[in-house]
Amino acid sequence: MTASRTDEIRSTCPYCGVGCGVLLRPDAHGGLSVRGDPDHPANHARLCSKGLALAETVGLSHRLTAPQIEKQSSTWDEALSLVARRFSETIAEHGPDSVAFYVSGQLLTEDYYIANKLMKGFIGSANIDTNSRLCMASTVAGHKRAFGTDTVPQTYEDLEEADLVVLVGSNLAWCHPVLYQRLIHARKRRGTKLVVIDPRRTATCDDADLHLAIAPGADVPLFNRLLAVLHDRGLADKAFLRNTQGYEDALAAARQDDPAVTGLSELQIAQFCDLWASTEKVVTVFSQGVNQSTSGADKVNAILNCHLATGRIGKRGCGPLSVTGQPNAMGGREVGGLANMLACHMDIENPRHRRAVGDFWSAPTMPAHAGLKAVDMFRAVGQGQIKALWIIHTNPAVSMPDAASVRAAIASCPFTVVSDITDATDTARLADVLLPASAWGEKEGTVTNSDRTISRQRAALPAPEGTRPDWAILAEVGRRMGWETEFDYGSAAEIFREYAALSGIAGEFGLDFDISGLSGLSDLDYADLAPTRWPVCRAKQGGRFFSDGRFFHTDHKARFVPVSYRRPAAKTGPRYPFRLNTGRVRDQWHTMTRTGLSPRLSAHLAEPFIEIHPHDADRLNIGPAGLVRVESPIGQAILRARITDTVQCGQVFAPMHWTGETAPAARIDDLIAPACDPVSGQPESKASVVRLEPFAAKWYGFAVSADPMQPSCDYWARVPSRMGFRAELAGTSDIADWEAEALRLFGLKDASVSSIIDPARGIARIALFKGGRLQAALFVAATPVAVARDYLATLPEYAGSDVLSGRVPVDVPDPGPNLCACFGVGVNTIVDAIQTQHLYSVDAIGAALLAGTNCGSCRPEIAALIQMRRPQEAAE
Ligand SMILES: Nc1nc2c(c(=O)[nH]1)N[C@H]1C(S)=C(S)[C@@H](COP(=O)(O)OP(=O)(O)OC[C@H]3O[C@@H](n4cnc5c(=O)[nH]c(N)nc54)[C@H](O)[C@@H]3O)O[C@H]1N2
Ligand SMILES: Nc1nc2c(c(=O)[nH]1)N[C@H]1C(S)=C(S)[C@@H](COP(=O)(O)OP(=O)(O)OC[C@H]3O[C@@H](n4cnc5c(=O)[nH]c(N)nc54)[C@H](O)[C@@H]3O)O[C@H]1N2
Ligand code: SF4
Ligand SMILES: [Mo]
Repeated sequence: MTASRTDEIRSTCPYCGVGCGVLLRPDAHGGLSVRGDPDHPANHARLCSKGLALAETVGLSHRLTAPQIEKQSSTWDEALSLVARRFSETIAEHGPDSVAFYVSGQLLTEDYYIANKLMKGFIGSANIDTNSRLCMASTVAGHKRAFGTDTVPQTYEDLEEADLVVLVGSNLAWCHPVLYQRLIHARKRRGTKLVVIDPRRTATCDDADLHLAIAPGADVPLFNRLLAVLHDRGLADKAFLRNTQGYEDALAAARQDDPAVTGLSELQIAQFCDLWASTEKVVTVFSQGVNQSTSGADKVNAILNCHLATGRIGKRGCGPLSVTGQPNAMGGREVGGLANMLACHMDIENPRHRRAVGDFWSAPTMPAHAGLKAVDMFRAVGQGQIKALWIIHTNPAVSMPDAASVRAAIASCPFTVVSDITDATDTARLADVLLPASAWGEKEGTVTNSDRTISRQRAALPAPEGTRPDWAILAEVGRRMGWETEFDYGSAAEIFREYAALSGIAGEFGLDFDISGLSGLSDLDYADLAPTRWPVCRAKQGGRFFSDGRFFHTDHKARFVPVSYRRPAAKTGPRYPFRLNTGRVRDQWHTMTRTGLSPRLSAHLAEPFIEIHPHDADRLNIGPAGLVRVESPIGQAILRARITDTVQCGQVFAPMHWTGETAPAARIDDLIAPACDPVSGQPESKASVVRLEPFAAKWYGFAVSADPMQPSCDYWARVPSRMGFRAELAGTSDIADWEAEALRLFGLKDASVSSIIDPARGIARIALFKGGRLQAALFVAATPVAVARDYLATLPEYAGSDVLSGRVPVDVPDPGPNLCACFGVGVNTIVDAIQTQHLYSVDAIGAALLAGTNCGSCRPEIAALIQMRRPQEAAE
């Protein structure tokens, strides 16, 4: 079955929930080469820009390789004894609910299993929650309400076999690029119709037949209208409805809703309903525009209601498909990583499930009630109820709503442990004990992707000395807390076998998640485990769920959930007139601790920004590339303006990626109030309210530097570049001596200085050298600096003082910002090819420059460049 070379190791990409297979080849210098696995069912050899750049992120310079206690290096023995002792003492004194774990959908299943077992079975509390609360909780709640379990009925192949794909709150082109490419290829083949429902016109809209720029939060009334239309056209599947309950109530609620709140025209709504009604094979894909909402679970059920009513579920090319964000978001749900789940889709509040799991684990105690969900958990930390906290593989100091309060809560917690691969994160900086984990590429385990396929992550590199896999750290703490035999694991394979055996009990209860067929894997079988879609048991192997009309409520019937429109929690008004939407950019992963190491990935969008409609920018006097002060009822940020009509008037969008390490004034979650969905507990990350004003900087700067600078000024944002780092800066204070200021900003006391300073025009250009080598250069102006940034960012260290011109020498082409991250092709190179070679199609550009021929996620941007420059007559 293998097309891999013998020196290649199969593994899985550690980023998004598509779960692409990769082939890794270690080199002689501790590095890797990476290519897509032709045999993996998720990607069939494709990789996106982030997967392709993995090799650039496995260096060791940023790694933490020894535990730290109060910022001092310690031995593992000291650190683990301290963790075990402090947790045990806290539990003895204040009870099991005084401690908590906050974990991650990026943990491997084996890590997750041990964390969950330790907290729920042995500590005896359900205070373990995960960043999946910020991500998938509404889907979990919606699935459970409708189906009785958290079951994803469809597979990726269904996307390719559908005649209509509806993407709701999903920027698939940027966030699940390989899946998007599969969809676009199928569309070329069979003419799949594509509808995108998103308040923004994203890159995903570029290939859509219909883009519905829905009002933020208004998905429920749209799908309610659809349900009514389906019924009125006689499309309710009467035979299938016998497998369901509550149709009439859901329909009655649907008829009550007014679709006018969607902000869409009657014509647009009719077009959408017509397409849906007239196409049997429809797949509805949904993601964070649905989940991250105070009506997230209701949005999910509004979508599921339409599929259930028409029986369009669990069939080839036909059904609802929630795409998961993190590589193991699904695995975490399966393993019971959420505070309101048990393990293997069993329920914490079901005494039979509880007893069965307790017996299986020989657990001394099992919690009878759900634990604290993420937002409540950090609130309880802040209020002093949680006195010992362990944060693993996530960066809540940046990614939680009201992040400033979360940081204050963590700082005030009597004992905080953080497991990470680096100490350079906002959360790690707050730890009492910091534990160095082995990273992707160095460890063994499994992950489950969006279509229930379990894949192996395998080690291709030796773990740096001093690091340990997350499961091993957790198990050792379990042993030191007194459960010697219960946490006596020697390998990930051993954990997986136990977990698979436990899932057999779930199967006996009639639940969906049963992989007991894998419980007898030998170590060798586990080492060789090929991608496998669950369930894997005597009764069923892989495939789709629900086509037989059997669901997982006790009566085997699905439930319709009557849902009605609720507007987002925060109200816009005169004080906060703008709706703030947040999300992701193509080439960065969350808080950038890994993608932020790659110059290639950082070249696409090198700064935190806010997208503002031209009319709003005009009204507020915000110019292109100006800085904007953004204020919400709970916090503020400074962001670069991107003036664009991809956002609607009155709405703005900002990415979530920037942190205290990379742009401290741009932490977007400092602005997001922690309003949560009452059913799922998921926070509303996409519908805050803000006001905007130009940020009155006295000076603006652009800098390049060999070392990672952490300047102190009102605004700075830093990314790596080929030379080292590049940064944008701005300040409000008057600077009398720019040479001294530059030495201070870069922390280079004894560098030699070369400068051009013109105080009258507010211009300063300073280059700092050490031993004749360029260490740093700073370009300052009274307005946003105009220099050849991309050229300067690639300057070699031996550049001379002529860098101060800030211009590209005449004989050197300036490629401009990277557009195609896979092949490193810049905007200027592409524009030049369009103009001089008259290349007016994306494919022609690809043939000439390779741009857009790999992951394809830059194709919409290339198309936009062509559109702008194509002569009129060639437009047809
Ligand atoms: N490049 C990249 N890819 C990633 C990640 C990353 O960090 N970077 N992270 C991964 C993770 S963990 C996740 S969860 C996924 C997220 O993947 P997506 O959910 O696709 O990404 P987001 O950008 O968070 O949000 C999707 C869209 O929802 C829209 N939206 C906002 N409000 C509404 C609304 O009320 N209704 C509707 N219909 N739409 C709305 C936004 O405008 C946005 O375009 O991406 C995964 N993939
Ligand atoms: N405003 C706003 N906020 C959001 C979102 C949004 O759309 N808008 N999206 C939300 C969503 S969907 C998500 S999923 C979250 C993501 O937010 P986070 O989970 O906080 O973000 P990451 O940067 O992925 O954090 C992962 C951490 O794990 C560390 N790490 C990497 N490898 C390992 C390892 O092997 N072991 C250990 N122990 N640590 C490791 C990394 O260095 C990093 O510090 O953000 C949420 N926050
Ligand atoms: S689509 Fe990209 S980020 Fe997602 S798993 Fe595949 S290669 Fe990794
Ligand atoms: Mo996520």
